[in-house]
Amino acid sequence: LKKQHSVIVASASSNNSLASAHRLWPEIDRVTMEQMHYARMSVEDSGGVWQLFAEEGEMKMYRREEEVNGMVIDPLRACHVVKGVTGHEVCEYFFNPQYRLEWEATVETTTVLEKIADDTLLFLQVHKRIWPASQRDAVFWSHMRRVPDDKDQDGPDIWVVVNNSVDIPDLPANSGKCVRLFLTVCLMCQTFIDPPTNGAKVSRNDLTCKITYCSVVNPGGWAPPSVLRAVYKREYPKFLKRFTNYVIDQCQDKPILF
Ligand code: 6CM
Repeated sequence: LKKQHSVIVASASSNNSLASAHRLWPEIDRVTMEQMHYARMSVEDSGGVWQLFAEEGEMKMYRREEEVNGMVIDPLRACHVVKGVTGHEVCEYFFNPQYRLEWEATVETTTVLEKIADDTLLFLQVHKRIWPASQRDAVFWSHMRRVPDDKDQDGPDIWVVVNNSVDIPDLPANSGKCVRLFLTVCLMCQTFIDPPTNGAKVSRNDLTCKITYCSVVNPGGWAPPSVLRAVYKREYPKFLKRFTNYVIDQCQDKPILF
């Protein structure tokens, strides 16, 4: 793991995002590297800390029950394998706000507060209210990045999107009707290509995308733990199925974005 990490860090230093001149860049770069490192740890190597709570076909979802001052902050980890799309495509649909409300069932509004660069945006999102808790909002940066796969030098790159809450003085938390929640989310995708025979062009039938999704959400203010855990148990599998089916659907008649 140490070796993997150092290789990823080395590739990060050559990242040439236009966001690198921004005041938030040191944090964006650091959190992105940390999240990738964390996403690449396998469930099996994590000493049995993960409880499987949902499984359907190739999709597996795990959580760790954690509370801080009576607030549920259960880390979540999911793995999925989907056919017919690339990691770049999956990340593009997750990152790009123009598609968000078509697959995001928990969000009421999504606003881009600042375009830091083509691959880095600052968002304000208002979530749908879940009774009996107060409505939640979130302010976070979102960064998409391509990283060479150090385990397979000739293989396709890894694509990742990291979303992470940030404090913005102009939008203080808990000043309106919403309670501010805090999130750290990482979507990491690896593409595998079955080489077509007879020199044929790669088609969507030759593509397999391995997805790892990790999330930690602090509800920011008290919310009934049993309701929150029930919401997560219902909503996370729904999200990952709905989102991946949406991407497959959107991509099927389009040229492949490697
Ligand atoms: O990662 C997901 N979506 C991203 C783009 O929108 C983004 C958002 C993550 C927030 C996840 C928090 C959901 C919490 C819902 C409201 C909580 C209310 C608390 C009161 C309950 C009693 O990174 C997909 C997120 C899928 C979430 C199920």
